[in-house]
Amino acid sequence: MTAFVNCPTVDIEDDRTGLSVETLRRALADNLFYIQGKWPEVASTNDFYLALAYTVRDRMMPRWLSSTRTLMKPEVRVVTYLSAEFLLGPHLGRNLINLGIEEPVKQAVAESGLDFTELIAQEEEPGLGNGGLGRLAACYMESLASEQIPAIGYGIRYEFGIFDQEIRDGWQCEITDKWLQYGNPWEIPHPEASVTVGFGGHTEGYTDSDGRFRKRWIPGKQVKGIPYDTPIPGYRVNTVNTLRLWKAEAVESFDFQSFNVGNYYGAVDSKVTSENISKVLYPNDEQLEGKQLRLEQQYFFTACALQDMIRIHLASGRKLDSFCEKFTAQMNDTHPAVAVAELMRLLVDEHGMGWDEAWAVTQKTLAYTNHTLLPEALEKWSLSLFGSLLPRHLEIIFEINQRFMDDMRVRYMNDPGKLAALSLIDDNDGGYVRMANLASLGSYAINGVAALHSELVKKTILKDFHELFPGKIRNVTNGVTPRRWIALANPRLAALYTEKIGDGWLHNLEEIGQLEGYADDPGFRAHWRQIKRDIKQELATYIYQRTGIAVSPDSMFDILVKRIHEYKRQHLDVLHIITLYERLKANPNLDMAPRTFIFGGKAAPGYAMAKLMIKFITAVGDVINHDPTIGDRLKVVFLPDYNVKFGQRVYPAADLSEQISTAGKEASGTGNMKFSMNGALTIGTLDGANVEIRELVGDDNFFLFGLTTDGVDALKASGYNPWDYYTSNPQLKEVIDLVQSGFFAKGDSNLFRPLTDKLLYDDPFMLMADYQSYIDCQDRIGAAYQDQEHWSRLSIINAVRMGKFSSDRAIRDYCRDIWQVSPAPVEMMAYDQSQAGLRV
Ligand code: 26Q
Repeated sequence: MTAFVNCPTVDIEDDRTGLSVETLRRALADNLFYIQGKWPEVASTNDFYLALAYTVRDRMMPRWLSSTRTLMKPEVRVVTYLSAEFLLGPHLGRNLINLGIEEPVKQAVAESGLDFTELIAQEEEPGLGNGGLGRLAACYMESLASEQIPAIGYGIRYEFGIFDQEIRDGWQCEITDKWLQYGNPWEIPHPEASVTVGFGGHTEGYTDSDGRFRKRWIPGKQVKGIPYDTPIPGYRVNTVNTLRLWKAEAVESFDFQSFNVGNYYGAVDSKVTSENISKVLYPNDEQLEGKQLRLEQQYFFTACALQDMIRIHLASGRKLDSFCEKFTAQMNDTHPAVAVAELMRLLVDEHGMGWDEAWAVTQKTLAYTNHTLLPEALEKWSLSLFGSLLPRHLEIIFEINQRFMDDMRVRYMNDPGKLAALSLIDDNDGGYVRMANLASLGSYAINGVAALHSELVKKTILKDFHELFPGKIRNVTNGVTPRRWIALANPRLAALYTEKIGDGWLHNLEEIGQLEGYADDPGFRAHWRQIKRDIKQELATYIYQRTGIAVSPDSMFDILVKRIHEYKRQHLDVLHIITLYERLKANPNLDMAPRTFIFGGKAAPGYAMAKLMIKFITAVGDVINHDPTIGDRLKVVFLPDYNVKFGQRVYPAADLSEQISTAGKEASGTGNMKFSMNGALTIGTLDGANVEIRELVGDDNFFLFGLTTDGVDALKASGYNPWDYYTSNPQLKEVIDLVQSGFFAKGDSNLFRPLTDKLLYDDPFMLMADYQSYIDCQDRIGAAYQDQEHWSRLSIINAVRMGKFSSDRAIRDYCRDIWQVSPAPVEMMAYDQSQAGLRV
C-alpha cells in the first residue's frame, strides 16, 4: 500500500489503521458497536455510514496529527485561507480516493453484507457556501494538501448551511438545511482551544507603565468561539491539513446576575443571542443594509482565526515581529476584510507593538482575492452599525485612513476625485466603510480570478489602487480539483485515462494532454461516446425518479447549472427553448437534434426576479413536456436542490455547457471548467475563464456568441434600446409575445410581465442584444451534434486540453506569485501504542 509507506503505525495490522480487508471489516463492526452503540440487526443505513466514516477517519489520524506537528515547527511557513464559506461536498468518497484505500474498503463493506453505493449516498453534504466562491475554497483546501502546503482553512461552522430547495407548483421553496441532525463524523471539536471575541461597548485611553498613551476596547459583550476541526487529506501524500470552523457559544451558559434577580428567561436569552452568530449562512444577492448579524459573523470568524494564528506563532517561541514570515492569510473576498483592523488592534492594543511596525506586519501578512465586479455586490457597512458593533476597529480604520489620505494629499495635490475614490470611507448618506478599499490597502497582494477579470479589476473598481500600487494586482485563474470533478464524479472516464496513460494525471492534470492523438482513433471515440451514453442514462433515470419527466439519453443534454441570477441569463436559454418550440409547432417535420434542457440552481430567497426565472423555466417545461406533438425532441427539466453531490452527477452527463453571462459580469466561473473536463462543449460569451478555455481548446471547439465587454460598454454608451430589437426581429418578437400572452401561465398574462417588461424596457444584462447571436450559435451546435463522430472528436480535444484548470495549478500559482511558500512534505511521527496513556 504505497499510500502509507512512511507511516510506522500502519505496518502492523492495528485495528484503527490497518488496511487489510479483514481488519477493515472488523473495524467497521467495532465502530458500529462501540461508537454508534448499535447491534447490526437494528442499525440504520446512517449508523453503518457513520461506522464506515469513523473507520476511514481513524486511518487518516496518524497523518493528520503529523501534519499538525509539521505546521507548528517554527521554520515552516503556513498559508491560512480565511473564508466565510466552504462548500465542501461529501467527504467520504474524496477521502477514500485521496488515501488510496477505495478498493479494500469497498471489499470490506461488501463482505459485511452492505451496499457501498448506498452508504456513500447516505452522507449529508456540508453546504456551508452559496456557490462558486465557497466551492473554490473547498477545491483550494484539497489542492493545498495535495501540493503538500501547510495550510489551515478558517471559517464558520454554520448550524444551517445553504437552504434546501423544493419546487412546489414551479416555485422555489426554502427548507432549512439541518445537515448536523444525524451527526457529523468528520469533525473534532476542540473546546480547549476556544477563544473569546468581543462586540460593542466603548474604547478608552490610558497611559501604560512606560508612560505611553494607549487605547483599549471595553466590549459590551463577549462570545466564545469553539473550533471544530475537519481533516482535508491530500491526494496520496502524507499531508492532511485542517479546516478549522468556529462555532459561537455564550461565554457562560447563564448570565448569573440576571438569573439571581429572577430573570431566568432573560439570562437564557443572552445565551441564545450569542449562539445566533454561527446559526445560519447568509445567501448572497440579499439586501445587506443593516444586517448586523452578518457583520458579527464576519468579525467573529476573522477574530477567532487571528487569535489562533497568534497563539500558534507564540507557542513556537517566536515574536510577533516575524508573524508575517510564519503566516500568509488569504482573504476570500472582502468577507474577512475586517482582519486588517483586527490584526492592527491585536498587535498594537493587545501586544504593545508600535503603529508603524504593526502596519508593516499587517500589510505583509494579508492578501485579498476579489471575486466580483458588480457594483451592488461590493461590501460596505454604515459607520453607525460598524461603530456600534466594533468601536475600536472603526477608530483604527479612521487612523489608517487619515495617514493614507495625508500621503495621498501630497501625491495627488488635493485632487478631490482621487482622494474620494481611494478613501476607505464613503462619505455619502452618513458614511460607510468600504471593505474592498480596506482589503486592498491592508494587503501585500490583490488578485482577480481569471485573466479578463483581473484586467477589469485594474480598469474599473480598483483602478486608482492599480495606479497607486502598480504590480500589486495580479491574476490567478481559478481551478477545480480533478480528484473530485473527474475521479470521483466520473470513474469511467478516470479509468479510461488511467488505462491509456497511467494515473499520473491525478497529480498533474496537464498529462491528459497526451491523449489528444486519440481524438482521431475511431475505436477510442466509440468508447468515449459509450461512456457518455451510460452516464446520460443514469442521469435520465435519476431525473425520472426526481421529477417524473422521461428524457432520452440519445438527445443532446444541454445543461445550465449555477446560482440563478439575471446576469447569468438563465432566461436567455429559455428564450432559445421557446424559439425551438415555435419552430417545431410551425414545422412539425423539422429535422433537428433532439435536446434535453436541464437546469439547476438556487435563487436567493429575497431575489424576486430570480425566483420568477425559476417559475419561468418550470412553466415553459410544463407546456413543452406535455405537448404530444413534440415528443422527445424537446424536454425541459428543472432539477431541484442543486448542490455539490448533484453537480457530480450532472457535469459528466453534459453534451453542452451553457456559460452565457453578459460579458464582463462573471468573474471566472468554475462550472465551465468542470463541464469541459468531462467532455462537454461550451456555448459561451467572452466572459470570465471562458476566454481562457477558448484559447486552449481553439476557436473551432468553442461555440462563441454575443457582445464582448467592449461591445457591451459601447452599446450602453450609445444609448441601448432593447425595444428596437423586439420590433426589428420577428422571431424574437414572436417569442416575447407568446410569453406575454400568458401561454405558459395558463392564460395569466401578468405572471411573467415583470420579466418581459424588464427585458423590453431596461434589459441591463442585454439579452435582447445577444439573442440573435445566441440563436445562430445554437443552430450551429444543433448541426454539429448531428455528426456524432465529429462531435466526439471535439469533445475529446476539449476535455484533454483542460489541464490548466486543475486547482493544483492555481495553488502553485498562488505559492509562487503571491504567498512565497514552498511544499513542506510531512514526516510521519511515530505513535507508539505501548506508550499511549503515559504522560512524557
Ligand atoms: C456578502 C455579504 C453578505 C452576505 C453575502 C455575501 C456574499 C456571499 C457570497 C457575496 C458573494 C458571495 C459569493 C460570490 C461568488 O460565489 N462569486 C463567484 O466566485 C467564483 C469563484 O471565484 C467565480 O468563479 C464566480 O464568477 C463568482 O461569481
